[in-house]
Amino acid sequence: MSASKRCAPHHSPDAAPALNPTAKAIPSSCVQAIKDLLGPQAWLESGQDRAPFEVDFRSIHHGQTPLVVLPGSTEQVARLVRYCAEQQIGIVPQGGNTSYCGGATPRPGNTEIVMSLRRMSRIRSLDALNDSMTADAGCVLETLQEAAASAGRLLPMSLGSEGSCTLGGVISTNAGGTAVLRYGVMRELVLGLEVVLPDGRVLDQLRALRKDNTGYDVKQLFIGAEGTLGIVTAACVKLFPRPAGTVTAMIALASPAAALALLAELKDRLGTAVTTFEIMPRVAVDLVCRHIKGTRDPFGAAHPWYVLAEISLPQADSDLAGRFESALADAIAGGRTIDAVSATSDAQREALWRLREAIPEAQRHEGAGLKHDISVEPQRLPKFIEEGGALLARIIPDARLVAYGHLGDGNLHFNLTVGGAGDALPAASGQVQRAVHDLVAAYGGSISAEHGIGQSKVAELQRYEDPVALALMHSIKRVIDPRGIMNPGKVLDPGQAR
Ligand code: 2HG
Ligand code: ZN
Repeated sequence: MSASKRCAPHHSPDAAPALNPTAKAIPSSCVQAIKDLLGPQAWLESGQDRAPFEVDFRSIHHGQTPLVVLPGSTEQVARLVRYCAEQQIGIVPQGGNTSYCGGATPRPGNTEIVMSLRRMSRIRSLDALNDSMTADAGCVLETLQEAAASAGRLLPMSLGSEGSCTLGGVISTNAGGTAVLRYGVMRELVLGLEVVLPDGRVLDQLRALRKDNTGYDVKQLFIGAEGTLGIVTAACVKLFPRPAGTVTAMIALASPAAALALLAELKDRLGTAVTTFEIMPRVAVDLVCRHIKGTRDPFGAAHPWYVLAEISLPQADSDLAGRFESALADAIAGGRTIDAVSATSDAQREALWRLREAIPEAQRHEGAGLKHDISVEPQRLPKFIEEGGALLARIIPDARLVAYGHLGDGNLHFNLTVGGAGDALPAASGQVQRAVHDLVAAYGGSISAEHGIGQSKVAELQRYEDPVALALMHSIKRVIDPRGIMNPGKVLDPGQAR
């Protein structure tokens, strides 16, 4: 018996497809039908089991789902989606649940099922000659990095949550991270995709082709779509030669402008070997050293700004460290850079990285704060930091600006910390966000550089996006997901669809 025969339609099948399905709780008959369709062990229903899937990892967004489904194959995903399309049941795809914007959290009201891809975790193939790897969407990023490394290759996508985020998640959010300067964002690393469309059809573009000019590149639509157009079930990603040598240094600088000048100098002297260039203000290093066990400032004195820079080359270059160090020595001698320390062991390298990667955790320990994930063209960042800092100081005089991140690609986490309970924050947060995002717009930048829109920035996208682009986004959504079942309420506001 087909599942749909066992359940009265959740929405009338004769009714015109609704982009914004009326938010009714999913009836228990439909929940039962989904369980029957999947078979045992492929769903979680008890309150305790569902709980971790109903909240984002920062505990900001709380939702409800009557059922978490854990399909084990693309075929099962397709069957499930077909059923949900018939019944107009919303589906929230979830990978490692590390979204910063509530992109993988269901809305309240038990109107959506959560689909976790974590059981789909098979590496389907790895082709070292073509530098490509094909894997299921539920594979954890770190597992894929390790598989590439065992084959003498590099999967360069690297970010703080790599131990828990999944391939489907980093593709659906077009993740960035710390090696974008050299290797690009996730979109640039995808060769092929397999996607289950909102009507249950499977888009099979799982090819490892470097060249393919056959019409529109439709797979691009699903990269960065945050699960609103379909469910990424597998992908083929680019690999690279494993670096033969890597040198990591922490550099002390007077200002963001000095950091940018150093980046230009390093690029001139070392070319594409410059892989990572992350900026941190003094306050960030202080927070990390105060809150994160085992960390310490590698310099004898305090400095206003720091850069964590990494240089790597695929071919053996016995003098890579020497060339990097003499570039730094020249910058120091010329007064363009204050000081620098390079890691001489893996342990030292890890310690330097810890100072950078633990900033979000240290900010959490410090107390209340606000995050803005913004980008502007790198050469405009110094002025942006100055103007933005002055704006924030006027709105919340007690706040400390913790602006850090991926200077090399223009993406800053323009965060602020007030410490303690942050009494001033709730009242001022809207004003702060508006001021920061207005400034970003004035600088021709982006209000979401790498974290996506999710549910927390839907109104911001609506406000700041080019109206023509926004109208196109709504049209695309309407064509691909006319019933609006895919991750409802994320990225686009269905109420604004025209
Ligand atoms: C990072 O670069 C992450 O560390 C998190 O993107 C940024 O917590 C943040 O604001
Ligand atoms: Zn980041």
